[in-house]
Amino acid sequence: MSILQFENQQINAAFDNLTTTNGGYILRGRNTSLKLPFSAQAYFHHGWQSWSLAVWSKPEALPTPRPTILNPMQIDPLYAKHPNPNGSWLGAVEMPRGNILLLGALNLDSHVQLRDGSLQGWYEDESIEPSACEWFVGFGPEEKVFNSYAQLLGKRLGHARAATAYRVWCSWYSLYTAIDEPSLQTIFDGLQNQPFDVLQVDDGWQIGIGDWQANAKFPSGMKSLADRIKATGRKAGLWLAPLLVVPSSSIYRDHHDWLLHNDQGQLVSAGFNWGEQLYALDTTHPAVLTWLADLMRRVRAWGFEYIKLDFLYAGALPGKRYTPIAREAAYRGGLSVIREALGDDAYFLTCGAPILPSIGLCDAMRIGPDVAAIWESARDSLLLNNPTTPGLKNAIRTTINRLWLAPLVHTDPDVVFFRSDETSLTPEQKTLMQDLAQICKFKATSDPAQWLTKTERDNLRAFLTHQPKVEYVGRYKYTLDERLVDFSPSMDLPKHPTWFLALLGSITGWLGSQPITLKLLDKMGKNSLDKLKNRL
Ligand code: 9PG
Repeated sequence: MSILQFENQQINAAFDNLTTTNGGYILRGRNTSLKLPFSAQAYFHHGWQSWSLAVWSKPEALPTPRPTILNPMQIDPLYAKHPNPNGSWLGAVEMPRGNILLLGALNLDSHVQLRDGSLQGWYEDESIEPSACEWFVGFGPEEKVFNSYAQLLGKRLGHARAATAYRVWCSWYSLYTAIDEPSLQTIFDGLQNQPFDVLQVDDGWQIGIGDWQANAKFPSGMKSLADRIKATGRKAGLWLAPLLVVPSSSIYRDHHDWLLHNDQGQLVSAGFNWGEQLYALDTTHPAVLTWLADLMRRVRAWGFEYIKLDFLYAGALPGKRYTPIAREAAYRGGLSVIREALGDDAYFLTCGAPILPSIGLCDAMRIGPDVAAIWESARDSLLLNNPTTPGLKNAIRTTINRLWLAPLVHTDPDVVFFRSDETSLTPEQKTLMQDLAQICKFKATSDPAQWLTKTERDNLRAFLTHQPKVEYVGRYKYTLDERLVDFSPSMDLPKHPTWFLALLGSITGWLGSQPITLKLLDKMGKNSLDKLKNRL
């Protein structure tokens, strides 16, 4: 043990060697630990990918979210049942007098936990060079400490290339997969007088997950769709999930060896969605890299300039790879090939993305779970203990706790709502989300103008044109043009359920882990979506 000296505070630490840096110390060592001089009052849980929970809460392990079949797409599945408070790459504790102590990895494939009165960090993979096993330790006011950490990450991983974020209309949170050529045209026409920079086509245009060609709902093809968007004077945006494969896809049939397997030779689950089991591509396989680069060049050749790549965590799941390197390094290798093929002039948004491994290769990153036209699902929070499912509260909670990433990447909080139609959100809840988007400096909506009243259309225009003066007041508190906005009420987590709710939760969780239930829910969802199109 050696002593790290901070202003008014000494911390006992174990490591191989150390250097001082702006705002703290850089330690080296595959394993490191910091002895807490006081008992922690709160722990900063930092989830793995865009949708995983990030929050300050009690220094206790978080429950495993249910249903467990979805764990690979919502949390880092390797730590689903970890017994201690823990997080990906970094962890922090709150100390008396408002200071925090942060232990943050400066390299990938690393993890932090709070155990036996110490913050402990380790690098997961033996193949990582000991000299690359670096950590930042900072002590002091939260904003300052996180900022020093972000600066160091920027030096190692890089920054967004584009200067500022665009104002985006995204098709997902209105029509979902029910998009087709005529309905998108109607929506684009309706948006003529709104100052959007990008019109982005989300999930629903493709033949399938793995088959990235226009489906029967887009008979004129993808180039024609991009042309129509560009004809309105905006940039064309497109969604893809290039690292995922479903059993019904041609890749699954023709290139089984491209998929990520485990040590026993079975396919690694990447979750369940679209009524199907999800699998992942092995981004160290040379044929996969060629296929990914070709796909990205094709999308660019169609004319899309704003590219949202989703479900990217799939590339970093634990498994046995063609080239045996650490999983996040394998993902980052794949992402560099993607970035290179997209070209520097494309705007690249990552989503469902492992946070650190994506920094420096993308312009923007989704930093929280999906919004929805609801505040919170009682089933998901109370019965399933799941803070990652779609809803405004879950999105706000994690996004606010990831704003420290702003010096590195454009922070996408997901879309905001203006409509009073097709939503149960209150005006206050919608305003809170709009305020968050202004703080993030990333503005998007999915509302078709046809769903908005005259006042709501004016409000949307004002939101897109106005950039309020934002000031940080404290954790979860900001002023926007001198108006105080407090996000604290969105931070609480579901209480531990009492015996009846706990029992009901176990049953619901079990049911939700049956593929048949998920297939049924997918079918029901599709049926209700078709009605939405008639509302344009
Ligand atoms: C398209 C959507 C939108 C959205 C993305 C992502 O756990 N899940 O089943 C799950 C499904 C969808 C999802 C996130 C999680 O949303 O964040 O913006 O592009 O895909 O399918």
